[in-house]
Amino acid sequence: HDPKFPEGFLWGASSAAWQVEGATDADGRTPAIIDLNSQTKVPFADNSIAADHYHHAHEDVELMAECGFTSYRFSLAWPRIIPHSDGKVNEAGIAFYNELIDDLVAHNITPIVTLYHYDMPVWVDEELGGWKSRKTVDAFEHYARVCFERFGDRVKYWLAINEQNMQICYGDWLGVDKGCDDWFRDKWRVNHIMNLCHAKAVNACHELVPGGKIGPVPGMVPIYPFSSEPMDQIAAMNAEEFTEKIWNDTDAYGEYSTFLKNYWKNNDIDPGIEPGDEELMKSAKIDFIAVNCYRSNTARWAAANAAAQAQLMNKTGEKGKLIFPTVPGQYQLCYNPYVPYTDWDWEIDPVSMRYVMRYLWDHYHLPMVVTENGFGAHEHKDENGEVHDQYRIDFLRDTVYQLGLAIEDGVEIFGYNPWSFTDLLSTGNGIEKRYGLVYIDATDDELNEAKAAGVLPPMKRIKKDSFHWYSKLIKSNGAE
Ligand code: BGP
Repeated sequence: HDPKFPEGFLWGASSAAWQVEGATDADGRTPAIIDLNSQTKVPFADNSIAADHYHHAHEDVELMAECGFTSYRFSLAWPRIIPHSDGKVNEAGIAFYNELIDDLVAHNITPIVTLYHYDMPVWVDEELGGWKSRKTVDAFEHYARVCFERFGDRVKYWLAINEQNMQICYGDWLGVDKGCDDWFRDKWRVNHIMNLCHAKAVNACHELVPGGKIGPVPGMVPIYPFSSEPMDQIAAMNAEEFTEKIWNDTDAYGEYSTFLKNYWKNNDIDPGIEPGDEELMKSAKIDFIAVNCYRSNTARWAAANAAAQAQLMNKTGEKGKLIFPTVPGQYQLCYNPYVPYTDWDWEIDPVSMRYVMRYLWDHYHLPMVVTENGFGAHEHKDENGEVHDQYRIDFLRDTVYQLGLAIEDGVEIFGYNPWSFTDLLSTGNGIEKRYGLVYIDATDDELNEAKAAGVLPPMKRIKKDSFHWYSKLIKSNGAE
């Protein structure tokens, strides 16, 4: 049978400013830490052109409307809106987003807007001390208030910080650990600063946006125990706690769990909590949870004397290059013999969506919206200039089916926004790792050459097979 989706369910797709916009020095935008981070991922292209959405925004919205979208989740670039430490608003940056939002609204596409998706301005890092500094909380609050004041008349769904849990767990991957020399301890201070930023944003949204709703965006990966061996079960609980539950609990309850406080005590960690912080966190009540879910993980027990291993990402897209992490005395992640893997060693597991939805609903009883899910692949045009991505259709269809089952199970879910609409820059593999329903006709080499020559390529948009499939799915409200 086909599970039913509620009337008015939001069907769309997702992106992030630094991965889709390009135009990193246009109209007053200043550099972001993630620009510099993306430049280290050679030979892949950096984010200076990305999908050049900055110059193709109208065309992209037209394509979304053609597909039948009723929502679009994207992020605002902090360094476009507040480019300098004087805090002055850059009207050219505001104008770009005003046009985009107006365009979406004119096409009946509900904007779902992330305030922060990894693009901290360099000035915040250099002049305020970045994520290590409490001064950043005021700067972030100022930025958030400007966004709510300028866009809150049309944007009602807001997301505060994208995947805070993943930023803290994998600090080196996104450059969040910049300037920290003892990440094991420092990450909890960074995490605390982010929580204060989150809390300020939640309260400011409720104060400034009439009817506004705001939530966190955890990166959710269910953790399955490798076997029914009892210690594998404990390992799965440990992995779940340290990669996501700690953050889910803080977001939902506005306080640190006894589990986390105990961990800090046992490890002699000072997260830098000052008087008033806990009251602030407690006062910030989220309205929903935005869920990013692509995959599952599997955990087995790791003895206290096991060798520690940090997770090493697959940086090439050649299968088998991922090194799973081992945390002695807690868990190690490992391959799951029951699921296939992508070329980047990500589990292809549509059931993970149902699991995550059930899990979050059971724990927190908050409405949810999917803000990321997708299939990263190497892709090329065929001789007719078409892109056939049946594997993506299969994955999205199976995932939507599982999402429908979660709704039948009784979970409140109001939208599905897979990553991504067009191809865009991946966190580690330029445009080589593609997720889009729409193909961007440029390779990393071409983007690198274009950057060196200072000439923008045409960046033609080509609808993939998945675009046509998704359009039918939306028209049938999920029954396709
Ligand atoms: C999520 C991030 C996105 C995105 C996606 C795919 O965790 O929120 O920014 O990039 O993962 O990851 P990747 O680009 O590494 O394949």
